[in-house]
Amino acid sequence: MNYQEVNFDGLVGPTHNYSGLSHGNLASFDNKGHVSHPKSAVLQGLKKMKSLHDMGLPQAIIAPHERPNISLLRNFGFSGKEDEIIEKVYKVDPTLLAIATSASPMWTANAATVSPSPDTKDGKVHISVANLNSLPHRFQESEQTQRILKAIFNDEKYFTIHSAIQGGNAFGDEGAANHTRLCLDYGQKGKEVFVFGKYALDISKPRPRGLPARQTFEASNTLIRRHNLKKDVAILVQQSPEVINKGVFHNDVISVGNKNVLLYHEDAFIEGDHHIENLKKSFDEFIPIKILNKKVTVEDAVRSYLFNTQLVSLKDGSMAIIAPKECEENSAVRKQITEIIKDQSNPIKGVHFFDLRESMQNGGGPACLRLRVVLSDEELQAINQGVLFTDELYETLVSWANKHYRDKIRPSDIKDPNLLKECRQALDELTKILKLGNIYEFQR
Ligand code: SUG
Repeated sequence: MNYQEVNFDGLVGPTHNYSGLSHGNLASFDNKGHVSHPKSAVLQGLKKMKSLHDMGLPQAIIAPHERPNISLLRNFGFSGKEDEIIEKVYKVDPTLLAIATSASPMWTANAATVSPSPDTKDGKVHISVANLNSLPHRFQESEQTQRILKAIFNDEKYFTIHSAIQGGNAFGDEGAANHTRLCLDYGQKGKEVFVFGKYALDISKPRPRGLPARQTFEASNTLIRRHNLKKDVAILVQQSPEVINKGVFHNDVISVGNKNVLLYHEDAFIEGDHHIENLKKSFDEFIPIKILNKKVTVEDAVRSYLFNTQLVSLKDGSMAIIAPKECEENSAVRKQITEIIKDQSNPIKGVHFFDLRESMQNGGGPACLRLRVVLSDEELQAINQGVLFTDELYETLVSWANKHYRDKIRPSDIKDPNLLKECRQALDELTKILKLGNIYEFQR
């Protein structure tokens, strides 16, 4: 049976803005209060999808969420008509409104963790919605994400969707950003590497003392249990606390894997060499590419997002790096990418740079913007076909974005009640374009 990796990219929502909400994410912090450009942001993302589609890669779309999230604001104790709530909350504390207005669901690498059917005992695709417990603007995502994923993977014969893990911060789960699947071919049993930032319940173990570790050992272990993985599929690896303290808030900021290749920084993991040796022993064809500090520092990796690139397999069997422009602009990183491409001992043969500046300024690179789902032809047929990328859908979405999105959002614009109306109009039309049904609260 033929299996492929499908990239489900998050469509940037109409309220994309820079509110500096993510402690530990240096780009979000540095760009707090800047003017955002939602229309450019969504078009930048669509352009990346179109280019990957043109390269012959299967591409799909995950819809944005309704913002501002009025139910959340009601839960925060604000009452009255929607317009009044928005006005009141902004007066009381603009950060609360910023939380409810965040377009963070665009980073679908944090939507869920996916174990494809060749790895699971029951032969189903297991999808666990991430709880995103660590930050309030992200925590609100899981309910809506589950509704969207159910509308896409809507056949229980093939897909099991697990709700977000309970248990509060000790079970903080940030989805596929901390999960890498290695394999020889997508359809063969793989090695799923679950990377966590700290043991939450055992405080004697190493953990970062400065910036927060978002993914816990307890959450990663829960994912392994509920996904019912075959013997020897799962591997647990701890991220180094030092790199978290330098701004590596997710593992996909310091390593990226595809098929039998793992590109990673030498400082990424605790006992990294030991884990790599074990992977080599159990998997002959494994090709680790270790990037040394003396070539690219962790600081440069975080600034350029070298490891938040996508590694994709092309039809001719080679791989390509999908990188943000920031990698091209950093001389050490550009040099490193050229060396990787020249090196005949790995299958990476090319690089494509993309302008994803609007997302990057919030700490979201190419890899953050996509959720990878390995599917057989039969499973691909079983998903909601409306979300599959085509040239025609691209044209439709470009016109849709041009019609509904603002050119700019200044920090104080979030108090404009029209944003909610514009967002709902855009999403209402989008659900029809993507044939998702009534997935939003305002449609019920
Ligand atoms: O959770 N930024 C996101 C970026 C997520 C990146 N995802 C991956 N690495 N997979 C975050 O920190 C910024 C929002 C703000 O500050 O307004 C934000 O949420």
